[in-house]
Amino acid sequence: MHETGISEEELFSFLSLKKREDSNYHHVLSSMCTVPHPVAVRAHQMFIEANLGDPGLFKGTASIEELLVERIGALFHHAGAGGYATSGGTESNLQALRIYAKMKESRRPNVIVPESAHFSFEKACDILHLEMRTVPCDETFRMDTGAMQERIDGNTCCIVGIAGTTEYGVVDPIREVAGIAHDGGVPLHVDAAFGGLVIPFLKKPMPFDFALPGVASIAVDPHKMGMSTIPCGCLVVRDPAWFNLLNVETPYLTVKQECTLAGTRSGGAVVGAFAVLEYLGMSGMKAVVEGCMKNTVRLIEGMETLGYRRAVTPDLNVATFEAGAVPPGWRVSWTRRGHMRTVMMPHVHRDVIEEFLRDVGEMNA
Ligand code: 0PR
Repeated sequence: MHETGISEEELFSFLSLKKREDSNYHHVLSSMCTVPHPVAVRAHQMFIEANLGDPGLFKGTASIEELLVERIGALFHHAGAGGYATSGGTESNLQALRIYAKMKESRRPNVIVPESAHFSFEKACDILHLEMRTVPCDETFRMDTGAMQERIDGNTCCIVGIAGTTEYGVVDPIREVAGIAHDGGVPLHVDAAFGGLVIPFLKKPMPFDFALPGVASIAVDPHKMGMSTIPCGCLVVRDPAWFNLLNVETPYLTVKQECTLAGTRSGGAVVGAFAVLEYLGMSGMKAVVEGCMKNTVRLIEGMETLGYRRAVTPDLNVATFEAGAVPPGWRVSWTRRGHMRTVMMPHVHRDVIEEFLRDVGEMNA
């Protein structure tokens, strides 16, 4: 540290310099985060100091967290769902597995996870000492349910399905998986970190939520398609009492027990997430999702016209291609199988796609 502080002007000119090293999202096609909605920014600023880790001090913020969980529960066809706002998909997935590992009380518990799962499950299984049984996917990158069923045994504490895979934007056959889970008495956790705020707003939503009796819990991230500020994820579970399994005593707080992983938690981002859903409503979210889906179709069509085949027809706004190079200045990512991966987030407007297609075309000229 400096002995005496620097001037505000000097500080902020340094920060501006650093800010210029960041991507401004305009040419970012690789991210599942996006520019937050203006109402999220305003709401976050309003609640910037609120710490949900001590909810008795921030009763208003805590009640907004409850409202957020209520809205998401209702959206997922279970108004009585329990839940809380996490720091994102990683924490939601970890906490869900923590619940099921405790429920199972097996000495060698295992979790069944499709190979398409996000790497957060690897972290969760490592932390919780769970055996991770990986299930292959079919040629459309969706979980092979037959192979999944074969892996279930008496020590299986949870099955994981993905509603919107990170790499290919496809949804696992959740109805079928939920049926198998239900029949086998094994809870199904659905990772809808990305898809949870896309699928309900599609013209024809595929089944993935609590309407299916086998679905026990769902991870959904407002800080992805919910356009909230970062960090805001949400874990919702069928029975709120399951969180009691995670409770620890918190003697010196305003509440006496806590089931969350984090102690101190951002109230601002949670209020931001709620603000976007309230402000846009179903029709506003449908419009956002419709735009993202149209852009996905347009990018696939444009790339195929240029000679790049799609890797798969996605269910959601992720487009992947058999392509080896990307024009300079653009950020895309690459899947484990070597496909070019792009995500049509709300900041990827139609003109951005046309600009990208033009640059890809020129790169080939
Ligand atoms: N589950 C799924 C299906 C996800 O796609 C992700 C993250 C997670 C869980 C974990 O969520 P958190 O990162 O919120 O804990 N998916 C993106 C990914 O890994 C996250 C991301 C976002 C990566 C923006 C890069 C980026 O620029 O690709």
